[in-house]
Amino acid sequence: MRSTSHGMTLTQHLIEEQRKHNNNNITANLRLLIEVISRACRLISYHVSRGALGEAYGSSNKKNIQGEIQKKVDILANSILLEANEWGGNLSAMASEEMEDIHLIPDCFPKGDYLLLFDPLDGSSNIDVNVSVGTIFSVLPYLEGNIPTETSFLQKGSHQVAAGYFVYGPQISLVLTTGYGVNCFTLDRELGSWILTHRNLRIPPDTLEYAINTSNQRHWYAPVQRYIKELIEGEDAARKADFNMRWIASMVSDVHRILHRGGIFMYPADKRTPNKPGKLRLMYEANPMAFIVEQAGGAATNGKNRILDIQPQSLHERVAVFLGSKNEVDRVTRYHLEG
Ligand code: AHM
Ligand code: MG
Repeated sequence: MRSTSHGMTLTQHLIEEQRKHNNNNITANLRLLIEVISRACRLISYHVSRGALGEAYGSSNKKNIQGEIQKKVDILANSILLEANEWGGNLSAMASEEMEDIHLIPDCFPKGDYLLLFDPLDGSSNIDVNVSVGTIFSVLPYLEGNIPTETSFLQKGSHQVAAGYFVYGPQISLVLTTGYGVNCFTLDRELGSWILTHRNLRIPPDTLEYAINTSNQRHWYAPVQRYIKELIEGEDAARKADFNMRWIASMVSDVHRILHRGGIFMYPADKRTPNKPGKLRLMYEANPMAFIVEQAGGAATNGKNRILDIQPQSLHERVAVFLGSKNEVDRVTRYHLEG
């Protein structure tokens, strides 16, 4: 692959991938869609970086469909993504964590072969304290031609044609998969370009680092209690090794760490709400992250089944998540299957 003196840009990379794979999965329209998303997220990163200097700082005092108070910047990030993606002609509809219903492409614009789902600003409860947050997105195919409904979105994660996330941190990163491995691009703020900086990220199968919100420990079910107890007991007990814990409470940042140096991320279901299988949302948080993690050689389950094989029942459904280094995800999944 050739690159300019500034490095390989996102556009160059996608065109080369499109040629290399003979338009298989990566079509010109998918490439254009990813470029539009990356431009929109560059704008979101600008607003996030303004913090208390910007107009989108603080709470909106409104609740979203999840019953959570939205930050002003959640609402802004949602509208930036909707507006940027409406006119491009690549989509038939969009869905977002911040909207109860799907968003159809207005009649004045052409329609395309894809559906886009996103969490416009994941981890936004951290934003006022300047912790890294991000945007997560998932692209599904839509070849039916008629007006999509919520049911059109209810496809298994294994149907995704692309998924990615942006981290708005000290560096602005885009991590992307189109089903041919995982690459990481860094925003060159002076040039306004996304430059390929980490090619073919691989998650090591073994790890000594885990991420879970231990304040929920008393509510966990037995398999998670057993797994975490063994990690905490360290080298004097069954695991014969000391484990380290990291919890940023911003999934994009926790997953980003795991993609770079391994680890296991967990957000289990717990006894507080037996009819609610976990906190995270299947379609625009767990599925895109599971696709990325598997493409990097890791694993992702809900404790029993592969996340990408779950048939969604509704747009905003929740799911338990165990993802990251394969041998640890396999172990905690085995503990669930053993009961
Ligand atoms: P959000 O989409 O409303 O921001 O919630 C998702 C976030 C994840 O980024 C993070 O892993 C988790 O919620 C943190 O949960 P907790 O507050 O229990 O630590
Ligand atoms: Mg989220």
